Amino acid sequence: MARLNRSAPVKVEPLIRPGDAGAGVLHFGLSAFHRAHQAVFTEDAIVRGGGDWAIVGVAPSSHAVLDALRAQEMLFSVLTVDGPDADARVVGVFDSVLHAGSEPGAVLRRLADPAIRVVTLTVTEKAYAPGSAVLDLIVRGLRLRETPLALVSCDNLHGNGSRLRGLVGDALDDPDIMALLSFPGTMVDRIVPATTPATLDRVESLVGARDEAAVAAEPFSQWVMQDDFAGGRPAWDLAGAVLTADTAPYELRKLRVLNGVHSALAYLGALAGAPTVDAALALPGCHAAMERFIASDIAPTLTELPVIPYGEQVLRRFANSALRYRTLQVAGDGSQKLPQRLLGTVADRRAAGAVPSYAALVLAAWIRFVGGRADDGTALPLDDPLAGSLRGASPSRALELLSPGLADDAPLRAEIDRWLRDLERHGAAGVLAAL
Ligand code: CS2
Repeated sequence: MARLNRSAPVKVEPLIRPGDAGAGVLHFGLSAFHRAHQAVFTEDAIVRGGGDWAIVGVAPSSHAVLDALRAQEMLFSVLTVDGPDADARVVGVFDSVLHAGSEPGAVLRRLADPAIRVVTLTVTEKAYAPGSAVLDLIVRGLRLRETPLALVSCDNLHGNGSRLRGLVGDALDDPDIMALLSFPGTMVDRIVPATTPATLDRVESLVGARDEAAVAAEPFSQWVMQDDFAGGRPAWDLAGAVLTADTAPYELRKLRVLNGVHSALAYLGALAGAPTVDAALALPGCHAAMERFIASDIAPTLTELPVIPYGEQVLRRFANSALRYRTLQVAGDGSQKLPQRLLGTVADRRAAGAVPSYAALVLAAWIRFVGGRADDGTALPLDDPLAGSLRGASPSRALELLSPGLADDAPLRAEIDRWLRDLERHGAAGVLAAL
């Protein structure tokens, strides 16, 4: 089978081709999520609204996706999967790709380039810390900047825009350059599991060419953003993005409901031996437990947007059996993710005098997960920047690593300890079945 590229005969033609539009967006992080989310929105925006907004993609460390895109002359496919149905699209929105580690000069030139008016980032939670390599590189490039630019965090962090503004502002320490920059907040949402060999085979049969950069995703896709783009933006609104003055209510609801329940399913599922999120949700008692987690613990903390129908929709999305999102993938980086998606719920409920029992169960499941053994004794991998300290840590120490002071909240602690004993005795599947 021929490799996908601009001259390969394909069954699915791209809507635009690399080179049709000039580069206008510089993106950091070539993850599957970026390719199925912002890349698709941006291509649709160019198709509907025009403009030189093609994407220059920067790979922070890995070469794999970058090499595949170069071999394919920047083309890749997005496979939308919904139960037994699948539909492929070839995307041509990438102008070029760069490798941060080996081509830093070219990345710096792009950061200074006036044609680039938007920088987007999907670099995961752990990169939002002083001293992170990717933020350091961005700050070095911004020192050369002379024209307006928006920097857009597309990571699952509460207040991602202001968080990025704070980190960049402190590192730059240059009010004149800061005056050129804006940091719109965004909420991004599409479930995009890691690509598997099965994804590549399915794409091959639908597209008619071999694509090593293909990604599979659910049909649902949402992007809510603050309309604060210092240098203009693609017509993302014409592509379905929601522009709003305040993204915080959307962001909080998505983080606490979607990502919070995703992590709950990841830890409980991994302990119970469920390989995927849909398998975890299908464990006896699990669906009802997640509904109660949303209704009793999360919904009272979110007052601005409807929560229950949103939660039902999220559970339907998680049940999509074609996604096969691995519980171990979602379980990774828990020390970085849980403060964003779970601890806000806990703090708000504690401030209201309540003990969020389901959230405590998720914390107990996480503590047991970092202990390294599933309920049947199988070893569980720990992919986390704090893995060294978390492995072998006592429950108190693990909670302290998650958030200082968390272990000292006696009523919460009692609830977590109760769940830890239950998990020890009955396993996650037993606990869920008995709820
Ligand atoms: C997931 C997210 O891996 C994870 O931590 O919870 O990647 C999730 O799939 C996306 O945020 C959905 O928009």
